[in-house]
Amino acid sequence: MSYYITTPIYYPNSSPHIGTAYTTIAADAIARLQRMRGQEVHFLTGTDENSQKIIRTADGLGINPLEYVDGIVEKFRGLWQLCDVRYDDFIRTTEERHAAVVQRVFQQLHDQGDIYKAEYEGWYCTPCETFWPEKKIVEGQCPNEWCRHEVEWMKEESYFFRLSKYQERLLAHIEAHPDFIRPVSRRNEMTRFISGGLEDLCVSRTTFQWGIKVPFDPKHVVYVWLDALINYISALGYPDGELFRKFWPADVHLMGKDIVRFHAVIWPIILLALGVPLPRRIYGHGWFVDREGGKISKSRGNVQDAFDLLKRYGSDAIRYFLLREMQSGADGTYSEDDMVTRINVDLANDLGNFVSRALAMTERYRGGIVPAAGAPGAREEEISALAAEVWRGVEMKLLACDPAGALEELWRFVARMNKYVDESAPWTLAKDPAERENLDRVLYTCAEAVRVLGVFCAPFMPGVPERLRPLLGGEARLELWADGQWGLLAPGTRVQKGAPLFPRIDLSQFEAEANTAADTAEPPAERAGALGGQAKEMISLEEFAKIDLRVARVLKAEKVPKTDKLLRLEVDLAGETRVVVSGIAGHYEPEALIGRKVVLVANLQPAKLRGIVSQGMILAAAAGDDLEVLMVNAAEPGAEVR
Ligand code: ME8
Repeated sequence: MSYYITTPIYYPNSSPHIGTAYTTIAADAIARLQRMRGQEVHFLTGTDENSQKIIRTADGLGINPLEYVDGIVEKFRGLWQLCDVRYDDFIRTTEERHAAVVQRVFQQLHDQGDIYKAEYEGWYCTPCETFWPEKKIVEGQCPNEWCRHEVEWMKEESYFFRLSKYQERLLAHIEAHPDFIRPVSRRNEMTRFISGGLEDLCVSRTTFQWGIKVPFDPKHVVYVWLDALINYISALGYPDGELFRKFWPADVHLMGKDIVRFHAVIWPIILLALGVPLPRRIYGHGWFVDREGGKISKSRGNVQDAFDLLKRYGSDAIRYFLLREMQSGADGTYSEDDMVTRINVDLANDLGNFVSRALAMTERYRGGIVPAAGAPGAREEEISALAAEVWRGVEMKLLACDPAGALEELWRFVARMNKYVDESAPWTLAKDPAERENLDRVLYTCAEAVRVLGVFCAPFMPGVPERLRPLLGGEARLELWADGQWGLLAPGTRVQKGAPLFPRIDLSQFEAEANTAADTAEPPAERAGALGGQAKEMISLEEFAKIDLRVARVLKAEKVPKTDKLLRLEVDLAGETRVVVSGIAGHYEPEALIGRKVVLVANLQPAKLRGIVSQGMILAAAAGDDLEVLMVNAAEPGAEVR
């Protein structure tokens, strides 16, 4: 089966940013999923170069427009490569293959009477490349609330496209195809807009020469939107190219909500007039906005350099954040702080931590060799069924252009696996030779879940299966969607824990706070041990009440390199993750603490120990030469200890 997905072709008047990256990465995730499902995919992106704003920018810089766009186009291609975007074709509207099709279409529409010559008089917004009727203009400004640039008065001879003639046919198509415009809110908006009455559209300009010439009247250049929309078929070699025959109609045109109107009105009417089938779906996602709710856009000056972000966090983490943060139909908020939190909580803790726990246990208890699963118990039956269910959910949501919903679904499985490790307590099973088979079953289930997660993550974070492959012995099946089926990991596979999949990112402000504390501070739990039976001075109830003691669940525990006594713990405090350095390495195996609930002094000033910022202290009691960490059973993380 063939599958054709497109992104908008972007204006190369400035470098790509997080917003443009979102659409492209979302389309890439869908394309990857479809390839994994064995579909023959054509994924198209590109640049929209014949716009008036390109000439203005280039003129401002005193360079030739093509020279200018060549440089920016390279940036787009470079960014997509860094983001692991695997498109099949990149179209530039300055290419001859595109111009030829635009001229052909213009000629045909003119020949059949759908394009006619008249005089245009009205307003034009260059940043939006949109004609506006007088009644829409407020105080000389573009009515788009995200633009509000000054509009310009235009009076020139123009060609017009008879949109009005196709209004009823378009409405009938929308009515008959509920999936044509998605999500539903945009569909309703478009139905209202079209029912309000379509005016014929001005489709040529004469006041500048940059663009594709009208073939029979070369003092006119084709209006940039008519030109741009045609890219979706020119790239396929319309009308008789092999790709066109194979891939048209498009399965999805993905875009932001700002340009749904052009795609839901002008584009289908061009196609109706040409007698070409309409695309199956036009999907308009929300915008990334800043914390004040302003659209992330170059003109607002609130964009962060996408290349810098990629360098700092890597493609998988950026892809994950963008795809996870834009809820279906709504806007997503972008801030670097939010991104770091997501990376730390979802990727470093939930996913990364499960992977390292799973593989470390096999290393520790079975010398790195995955044992045979044995007969599944009730929990394992439930887990394999959940994997299949999650897998169907991921597929359904992603194909419906809802990557955030798909990732939410996927994380149900991640959460279940973390809970499974806690419930089955392999460190306890390991102590009892009679539990050997039970331990084998748990270890297999965990290692297999790592493999399955590698498959599930692939469309969203293509680097994850790549990085898991060597940890799973190099031979594990991680490529096709069918590889997500439960039970394909061969017993006997040699696994290794390796480096963390997603290292935790420490927010710089912690560093700043921590610099006030000495780097040589004594490890807290050691102090507890050294106190012996010595009494301390009395304190009042009020003084005691200042100490915020809380239950915290250990998510991760590892030895601090080059020390004998220190463990670095990551603990969950009702959704917040803290790093705590504790002097208990001589008394506890790190693994034995994972999942246990300990008592944390939560309002202790951060202190830096061996370069690690410790955000609290866990309580331990001296038991002779030993130390016993205080643990609770029923209380949940975040609960007060009084
Ligand atoms: O409109 N959040 O190009 P463009 C999410 N050339 N997506 C965003 C975004 C944000 N803050 N900012 C931009 C054009 N986008 C035309 C398209 S297609 C035939 C012609 C994404 O460079 C989103 O997909 O202004 C939006 O629709 C697109 O970039 C606009 O890109």
